[in-house]
Amino acid sequence: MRVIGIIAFIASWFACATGQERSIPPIPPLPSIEQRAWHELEFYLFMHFGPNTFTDVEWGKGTESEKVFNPSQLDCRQWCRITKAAGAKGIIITAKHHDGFCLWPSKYSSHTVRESGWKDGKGDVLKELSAACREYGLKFGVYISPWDRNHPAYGTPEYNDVYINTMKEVFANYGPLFELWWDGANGEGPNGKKQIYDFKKFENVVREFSPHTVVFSDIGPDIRWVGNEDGVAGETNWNLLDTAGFGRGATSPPTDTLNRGNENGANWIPAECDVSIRPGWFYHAGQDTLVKTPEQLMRLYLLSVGRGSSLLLNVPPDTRGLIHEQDSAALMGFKKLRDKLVPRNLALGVKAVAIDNGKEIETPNLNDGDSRTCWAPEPGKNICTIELDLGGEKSFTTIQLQEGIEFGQRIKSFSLEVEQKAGWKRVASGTTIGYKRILQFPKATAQKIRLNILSSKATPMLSEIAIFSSHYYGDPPKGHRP
Ligand code: FUL
Repeated sequence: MRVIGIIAFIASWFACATGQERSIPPIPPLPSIEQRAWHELEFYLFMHFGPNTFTDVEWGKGTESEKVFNPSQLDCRQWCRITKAAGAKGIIITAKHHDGFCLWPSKYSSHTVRESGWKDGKGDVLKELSAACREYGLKFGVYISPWDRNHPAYGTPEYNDVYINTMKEVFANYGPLFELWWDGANGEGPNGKKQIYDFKKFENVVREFSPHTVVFSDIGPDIRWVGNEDGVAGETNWNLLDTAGFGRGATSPPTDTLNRGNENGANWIPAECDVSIRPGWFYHAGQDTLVKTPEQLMRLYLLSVGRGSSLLLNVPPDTRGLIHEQDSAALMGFKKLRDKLVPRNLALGVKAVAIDNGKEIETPNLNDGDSRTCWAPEPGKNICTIELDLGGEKSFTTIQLQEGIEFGQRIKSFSLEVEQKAGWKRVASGTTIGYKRILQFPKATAQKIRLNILSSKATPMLSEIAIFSSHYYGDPPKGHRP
């Protein structure tokens, strides 16, 4: 964990704790400041764009003529306008995909926008997009594929320096970057050789030249792959991961480990759910009718953000260099459904108490609508029951829970009960919570509800309980397919 992370958790410990929680020490590993800020983004867009957009393939060979890259109406402000309206917090673009083509005129490649016919070789997608993101208040991130099927140095030690220079160039000219994406794919290069990457050196360069950037790869160091490209986090999802002995690509941990994390993992490396709004990552006109519907996107949201992860939704610009009408319509529909999912919070400000041996104990901060403040039972109590009186009979389908992750991820299982004439009835149960857990169940009606924390690694530290009367999207699927 970075030193800065230690300072962050001490600072946030005091920000979050207002009472007895001060006497409850955090249990490492803990998120760094950058990771904490990343958790709060929840939903941002991925954009795959490059020669593949024009050649209608997913993996270019790196031998394509640069001239194929020629968007007729490229407009990064249109991308940002739509991103903003969709409620997404940022954009990560494929600055360089596996074909090696650079969307900026890199000094370290001869396979770039400069060699293309677009804007007479004077165009720069990263320049336009980073400026548009700034204008629209969006975060900007880049995917720079380590695998490069074009670069002549690929497969030799020299390529590691090329990759480092490429990163430095992007940091210096287009930063700040909120996230850097290292893809795990690693094939042979133009010279038939495979690269031995110096990832440790790459990491040090990021820390030195772009210290606030979180780095994604199969195993982090900051954000991990979720183990599938369907956008689905594990129902049990620990933000912790053991990386010792593992690498990226073929040597990464098993996909179900990446999906669930390690309960007692040594590092805070939360999962990010990457998935495309279309079957492919790049735009293909033949897939215009296969764009996911707002309902499908909503289910994905529940399976990613609703399971304590983040949703990186790929929306690939088309050959015009615009987000296609089908995709923007789906995004707007998705936004509407999200706005309806969390309407009035029935738990906000209602009477909430912990029940301890028949005694009622106040639970300040728990349902104040502020996820930066926490409540914990007395130190040493790892289970607890919290009762909320909704002030009258109400119907609801959804509970949203948040842990004070500055204290470490603790809760292992919980259940929700509602009071009926015949007594308390369990309507839902779950395992981990983490930054956010959204759990749906068939409509229940009651005045009083109970949240039971059934097991926890240490005294549970909850930052928020919210209850919503939203549409019920049905039982989640068993496997990864939403
Ligand atoms: C994969 C890549 O090989 C795909 O082309 C795509 O970029 C996806 C997000 O990651 O590993």
